[in-house]
Amino acid sequence: MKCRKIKLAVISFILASAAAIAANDAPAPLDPIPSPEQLAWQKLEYIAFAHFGMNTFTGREWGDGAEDPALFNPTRFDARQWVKTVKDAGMKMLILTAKHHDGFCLWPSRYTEHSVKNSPWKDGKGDVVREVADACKEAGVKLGIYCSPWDRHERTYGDSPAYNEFFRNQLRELLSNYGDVAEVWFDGACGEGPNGKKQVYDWDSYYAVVRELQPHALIFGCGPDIRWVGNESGVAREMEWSALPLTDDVVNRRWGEHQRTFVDGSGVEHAFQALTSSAPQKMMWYPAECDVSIRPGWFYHSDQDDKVKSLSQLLDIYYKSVGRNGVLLLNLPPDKRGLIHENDVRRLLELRRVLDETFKTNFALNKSAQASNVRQKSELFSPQQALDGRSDTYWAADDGVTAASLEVDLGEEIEFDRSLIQEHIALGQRVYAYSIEVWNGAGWSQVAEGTTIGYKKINRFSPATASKVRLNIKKSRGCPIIESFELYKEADWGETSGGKDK
Ligand code: FUL
Repeated sequence: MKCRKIKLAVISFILASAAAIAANDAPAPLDPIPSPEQLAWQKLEYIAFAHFGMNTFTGREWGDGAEDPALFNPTRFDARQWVKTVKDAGMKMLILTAKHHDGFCLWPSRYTEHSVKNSPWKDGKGDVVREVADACKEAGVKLGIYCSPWDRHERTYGDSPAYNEFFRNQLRELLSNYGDVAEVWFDGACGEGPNGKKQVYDWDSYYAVVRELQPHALIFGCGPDIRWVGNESGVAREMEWSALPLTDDVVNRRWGEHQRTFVDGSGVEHAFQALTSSAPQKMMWYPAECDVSIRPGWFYHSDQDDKVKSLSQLLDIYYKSVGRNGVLLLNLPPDKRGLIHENDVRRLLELRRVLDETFKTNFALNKSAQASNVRQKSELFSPQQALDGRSDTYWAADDGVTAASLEVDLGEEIEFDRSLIQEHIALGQRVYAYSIEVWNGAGWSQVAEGTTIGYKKINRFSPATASKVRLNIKKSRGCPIIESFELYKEADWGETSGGKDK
């Protein structure tokens, strides 16, 4: 008797757990998915570049490497001012040009004399990388390192094995001595050395150094973790996939060819074909970073003090980068004093204020909602989960369902002109056609439409007043998984950042 009771208890325990697991049957990830580091990087959204070095003092954009180190002499260098600016602007990482194409090193590298150690700045005892790294650490801002493989000063450049060793040694210094580095930025520019030969970069050996010394760092550009969006205007496409086919160009490190497909857009088109075809493809998670300078040049030039991008331009860039599944890398070039110029600081704070005000009140937050399909009819995947302001919950549809809609009841007539949608990308990027509709009292009218969503998609449209809003997912690679659906009204700032998406 006792034995039977125990058996029954065991069986009912097993059944109850199975039911719980079934109820909690989250959608399976759809390949490819981001690594934890790629996911964390995407959530940074908005990061800073600082182009600083010899060019700051010569007024050039590309030095030739023959510059006298004595020219490098900032009068009021203050890395804390840079990092405070970055932080106040709401940016989460600062990427420093430790060495640009002219080969001048902002740290006292033991492998070259062409560095701060031979400049009058701090009597040759200064180290810009150290001060920036320390200021970042103190403020909780992540540090990124740009180190140009193209080096127009170094004698071994062009003698491929010797220069590759030199470059790896420099990377070792940068990645061992300055604490955590979150991103390593590799530019593909390549030239001939003094021997008249073109340098052949040994990319895989560079990556090995990064992986060994900074296993959590992501490699940008000429590397496997983050791709260049394909322009230097900070603008992503309306259709921007982070899920991409693993092409031969990537496998064989033909970065020029690979990047060209993002310049002409064929890379994204190819992704679209691959993702929506039933033929098996090798895929990779390869998110886009959108770089642009706040001024016309990458380096500081005093005659550009009145050419800092306008608030309207920066807002447009923000919507076309962060709002299109990209990370925005905005360059703030420090000046000859070694400070970020007042005009740039002012503009960055204006931008921050408008963004904060615009995205302060989400009209859809915790409103009631219904959906055409709810995964297993479970509360765990109900539309409310996309309206709760959390990033660990989501509305999901049943497996096999690739079109579904979510309808929010705002409870009253509300005016809005921005929608923000997020997929739960930890489980893959899925959606490639959607629209947003408002209830006009008699029927639904469309206010916005789009293709991909990804980590974040913001649509801009003419102000609409409605009490009900519908997100229509029309096409998706798998069941849609929507982490967030939000509605906003642009803050009043004197102008308009362009009422519409285009
Ligand atoms: C380019 C470089 O040649 C520019 O000088 C700048 O550093 C930009 C971010 O990348 O390829």
